Amino acid sequence: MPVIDAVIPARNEADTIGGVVDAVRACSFVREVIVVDDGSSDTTAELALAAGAKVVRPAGPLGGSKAHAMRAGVAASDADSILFCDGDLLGLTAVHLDGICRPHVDGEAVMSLGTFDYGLFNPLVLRMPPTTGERIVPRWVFEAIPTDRLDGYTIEVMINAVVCECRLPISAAVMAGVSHRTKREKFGRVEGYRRTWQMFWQLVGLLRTVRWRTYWFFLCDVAIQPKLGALPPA
Ligand SMILES: Nc1nc2c(ncn2[C@@H]2O[C@H](COP(=O)(O)OP(=O)(O)OP(=O)(O)O)[C@@H](O)[C@H]2O)c(=O)[nH]1
Ligand SMILES: [Mg+2]
Repeated sequence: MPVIDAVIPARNEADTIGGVVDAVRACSFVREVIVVDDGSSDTTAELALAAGAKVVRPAGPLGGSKAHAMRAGVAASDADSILFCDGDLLGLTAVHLDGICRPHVDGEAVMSLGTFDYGLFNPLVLRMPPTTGERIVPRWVFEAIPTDRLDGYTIEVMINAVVCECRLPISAAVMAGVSHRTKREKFGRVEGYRRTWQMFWQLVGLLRTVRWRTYWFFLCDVAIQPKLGALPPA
């Protein structure tokens, strides 16, 4: 069984980080929870520590984006596999995380991920190129991403590229009841929309470099799992 550490990039997530760390620590497969906090001006680091996480605070050129925070977290771990998880999640439980890890631990999926619940759109969302922050991969997958491709919010697509181009098995499932604080909620309407557009354009910029066949490989290699954490029918 692979040794698994969790890496949570978090900047100014004091409202949610405690609950996220609690859920990840309760995951049956996780050894250590590493929160990477670069530049928070709130109590994210203190709350993460109090909840039992190890807190990494990268300095200098490493800081500055989600991708770089994730890299600092991986560098602080010697685990075989890394469970990535955003720090702004609401409604996350160990049931969701156990369900994400299970196909990886059982050897059925090299990359296993969970998406938010979009109701009727789930069948479509599960077949889109995944950009979710909740996923487990072997550490070599992350380390295979060239340093110059570690860039902000495009990191998830870079992980997809390594896994899909190697034609490795993927598992995807919806996480019932999980959502997150949106950028509008964190930064207000104007700044929230500005940051969302910024993120969107980072992703659109990838269309110039990412191969279309990578998406085809994803569609061929993904196994859709039952919803995680859903209540059984009454
Ligand atoms: N340490 C660190 N964490 C970051 C940085 N940028 C984003 N994060 C964290 O990465 C996680 C995901 O970032 P979000 O901004 O919520 O991105 P998202 O959920 O993909 O985007 P939205 O749908 O717009 O909310 C959150 O826990 C953020 O706090 C950063 O520069 N440093
Ligand atoms: Mg978010």
